[in-house]
Amino acid sequence: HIDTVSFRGTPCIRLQTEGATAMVSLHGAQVLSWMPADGRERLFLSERAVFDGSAAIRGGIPVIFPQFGERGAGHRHGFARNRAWTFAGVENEAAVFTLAGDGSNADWPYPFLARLRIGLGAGRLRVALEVDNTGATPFAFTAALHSYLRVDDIVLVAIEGLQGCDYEDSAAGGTLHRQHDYEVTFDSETDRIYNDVVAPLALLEGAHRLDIEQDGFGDVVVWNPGEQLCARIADLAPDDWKRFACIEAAQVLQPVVLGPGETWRGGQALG
Ligand code: TA6
Repeated sequence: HIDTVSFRGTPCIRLQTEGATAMVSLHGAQVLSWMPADGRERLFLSERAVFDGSAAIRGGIPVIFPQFGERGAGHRHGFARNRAWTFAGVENEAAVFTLAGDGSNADWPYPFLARLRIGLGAGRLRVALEVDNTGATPFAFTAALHSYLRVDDIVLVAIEGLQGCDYEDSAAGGTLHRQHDYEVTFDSETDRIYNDVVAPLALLEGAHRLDIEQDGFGDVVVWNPGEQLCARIADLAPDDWKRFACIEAAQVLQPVVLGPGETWRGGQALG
């Protein structure tokens, strides 16, 4: 079942199936809420998030495209999260949102068509990004699904599946490291880009486990601001760093180069 609702004053598409609900804002095609059939919210959305379109919405699953962070010539984390996407209907049981570019963007002047497919099951959410190069010249981009996963207390959280992976530590000047421990845990600001991730991941907290799979995306970004950085982020409350871990399906270290007429696909499945 699909309907249009207003959520904190912003127009959203609500998906409901088998007792599960997801809410997707047209602004950014951003999943703001995901409740599987057990009724427990799995995504973090800041009480201080801005919904007037003046900034990206803090929380849920922002779509980062065509550049991750400052890696590129354009806006930090790209423009896609600050654009109005179009709801294009349902295809293969997934809600499809589109964003087209005609090449007039000064920072990244390439014609493209992006599709975000959101599939919901009783206990599972799959978000997939597709990018077509609709122009006549190749272009390069980086991208991510910047998922803010809700937790009760970050100090009790562990991420499984990254052992043996190399990562760039953005919180320590971009230095390179290898993940030796079986689990990633959080004891201060954490901002890492893991590359060549092939294993499925899991977010563990007490008895709760959220499995995370990705395809197409080669990297995983793990981010938690910690107390001090959190205090400097206007659209987070002082204690919000305890309430989420971002585990992002990302393609950052090796930009995608897409020729005319080509399509790139990447997805993340949670559940
Ligand atoms: O994905 C991690 C990251 O790039 C961090 O460096 C952190 O600043 C975060 O994203 C949030 O970025 P934003 O532009 O949404 O404030």
